[in-house]
Amino acid sequence: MELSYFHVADDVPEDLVPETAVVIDVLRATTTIAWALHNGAEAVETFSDLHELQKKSDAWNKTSRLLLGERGGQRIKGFDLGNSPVMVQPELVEGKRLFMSTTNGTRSLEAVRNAENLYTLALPNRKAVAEKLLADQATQVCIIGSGWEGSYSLEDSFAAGSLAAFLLEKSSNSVKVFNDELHAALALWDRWKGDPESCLRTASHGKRLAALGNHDADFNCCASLDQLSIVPYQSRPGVLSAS
Ligand code: 3SL
Repeated sequence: MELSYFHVADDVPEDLVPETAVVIDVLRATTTIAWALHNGAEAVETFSDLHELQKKSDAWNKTSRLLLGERGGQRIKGFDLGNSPVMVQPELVEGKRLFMSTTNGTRSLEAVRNAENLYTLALPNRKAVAEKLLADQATQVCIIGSGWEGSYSLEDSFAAGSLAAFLLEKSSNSVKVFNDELHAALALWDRWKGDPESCLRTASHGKRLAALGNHDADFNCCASLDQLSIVPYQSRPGVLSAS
């Protein structure tokens, strides 16, 4: 398995259509997606464009849909939920299609929509995704961060390192670290693996969230490693389902 890491989707070479793409947005989109599916959401349909989201969600049965999203970390006006993994509780999301748009995470998902296999990763489902890649016998895996408006993010790189470290530990003979970005991500994992939350709080987006108000529950949830067995996968373009 050849593993590469790209800080943001724009860094993926244009002529590369990944066999397997793993999209990360630790704070907080892919953590919210993992928890929503774990808590029984029917699926999460993601959009970078709000008009497109509105059009698609209007055509969906009102009683079985929820609109979820943020801009600048704050819930979008008129939406049912903000982008928080602790808000997607079973009593709210069970059986519902979540129409989701976030500042960065849903953009990266859209950028690699053409990948043959597309999964999302957060720290709570790191082990589950790693085991899925091993079971799939994936040969070429592109891990893609979401960053912040096109720039690097510490927490996504840390999570990319956590995935690579797990895969190397399980299967060091067959797993190859293919680019420098992933070597650097592994070094971040080594630096903070004993205290993931401190990595998240050190990151500029962590500081941005903390400045918006008390997000302790979100930090705690987003930093919890290997809690979930859910592997969100793209079942149709833009639609993430549970496996
Ligand atoms: O940028 C994103 O996609 C979000 O996850 C950002 S936030 O954590 O909801 O502010």
